[in-house]
Amino acid sequence: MERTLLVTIKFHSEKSPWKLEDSGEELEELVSACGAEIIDNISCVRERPTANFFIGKGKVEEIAMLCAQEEIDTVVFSHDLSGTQQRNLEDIIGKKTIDRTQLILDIFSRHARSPEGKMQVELAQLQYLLPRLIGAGVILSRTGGGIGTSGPGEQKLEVDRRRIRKRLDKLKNDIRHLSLHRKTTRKRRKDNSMPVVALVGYTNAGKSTLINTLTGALQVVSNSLFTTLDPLYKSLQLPNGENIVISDTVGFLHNLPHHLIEAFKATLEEVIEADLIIHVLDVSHPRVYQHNQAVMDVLKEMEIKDKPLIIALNKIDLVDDLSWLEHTKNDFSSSVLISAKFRKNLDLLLNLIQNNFSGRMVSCDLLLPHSRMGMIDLFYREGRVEKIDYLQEGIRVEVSLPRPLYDKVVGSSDIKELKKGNRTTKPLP
Ligand SMILES: Nc1nc2c(ncn2[C@@H]2O[C@H](COP(=O)(O)OP(=O)(O)OP(=O)(O)O)[C@@H](O)[C@H]2O)c(=O)[nH]1
Ligand SMILES: [Mg+2]
Repeated sequence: MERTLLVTIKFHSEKSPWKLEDSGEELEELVSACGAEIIDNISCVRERPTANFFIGKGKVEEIAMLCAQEEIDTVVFSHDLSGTQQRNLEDIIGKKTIDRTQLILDIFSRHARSPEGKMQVELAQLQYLLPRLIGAGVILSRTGGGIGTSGPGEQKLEVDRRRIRKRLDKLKNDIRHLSLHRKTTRKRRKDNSMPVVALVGYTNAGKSTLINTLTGALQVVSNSLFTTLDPLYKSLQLPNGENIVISDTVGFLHNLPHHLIEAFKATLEEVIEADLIIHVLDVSHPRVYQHNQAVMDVLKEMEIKDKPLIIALNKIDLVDDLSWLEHTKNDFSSSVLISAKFRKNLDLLLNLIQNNFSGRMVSCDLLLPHSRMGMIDLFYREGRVEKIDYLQEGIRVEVSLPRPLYDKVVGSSDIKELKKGNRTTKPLP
């Protein structure tokens, strides 16, 4: 197991709500997610970063000594370093030195399973690497590598920048194609008028657990960061019988490297186009408010605003103080306290989702010719069939349909509406 020394830094010049201890803890979580052994986590408070070594030279020498004493393999910084700073630090410390972005890229590369996920991670890794290849003396086989990995592959790193650029272009192109394919699928879903709900949230908040309990999906759940990289969609029936699509996707983190957000844009497009967002927040986490802010920041960066949002305050089973839970709930509008793992209050969550779409459903009484039998299947799939009679003159159905489908159906010349469809499904109390 790789022996790591962590260096957590706080600059006074930085206007971040994150305290030194919080950043330190988060760094430990990230390093643990890479399966490395943490030997020590030293902290350092300074006014502002320096161009040469990022922190003071004296501190760097102290780190070098500690590394020699403790037989450290890798030093991990809580911030991002420039290529020059990284080289200067490695020169003095004499050990592999990586920054926060490299660490996160490393976790992503460990968890990428699908071809698309792998491409997105490689894209982000190469974009990170490219500006660091300028100038002489770069140890190519090492740059870009995180804990226990060698970055985008030694072979690839032996090629020159031009070839890396070419590879970048190809990756971007391939990802664009996949994105187009997704767009087609999304359009099909939209045409079928199924509303789409996207689960978002800080990594490890319990998004995959929630989609599993709600839909019986088999998403991998693990107490580690960034377990899910590939999006997943499942259909879900609401208490009123209406069907919606629910999607799980990659988790967020505070200061998520910009390259990663860019590379994962195709995946995150699902969130951009959703009709409703459910923000899963781990209410048992000591940094729940910071997590909330981090997620809001990423949504803002993705230019998502004015979308209806429900906050699912998850893992209430881990909190004993009920008054604190209520207090926290009051801090978040449109929120509900749940436990995805122990199926607590999921009915309340479903009702909130349902209320969001209420008014979308129209109840109607229709007479279809027998030749339109196929439509009944569609009604069962997307609406709620209340009564069905097979008569001589046709099929009579009392059904609640999503409004776009209702408009399409009553627009057909061979379908008769017996009673005007204006009764909307009532929201649940
Ligand atoms: N006690 C408790 N644990 C939960 C609950 N929901 C999820 N967990 C645990 O939290 C951990 C993370 O759950 P996931 O569902 O993988 O979280 P995620 O948000 O999908 O995480 P990433 O995909 O890594 O971003 C797992 O160990 C789950 O068992 C809950 O309601 N209560
Ligand atoms: Mg997940």
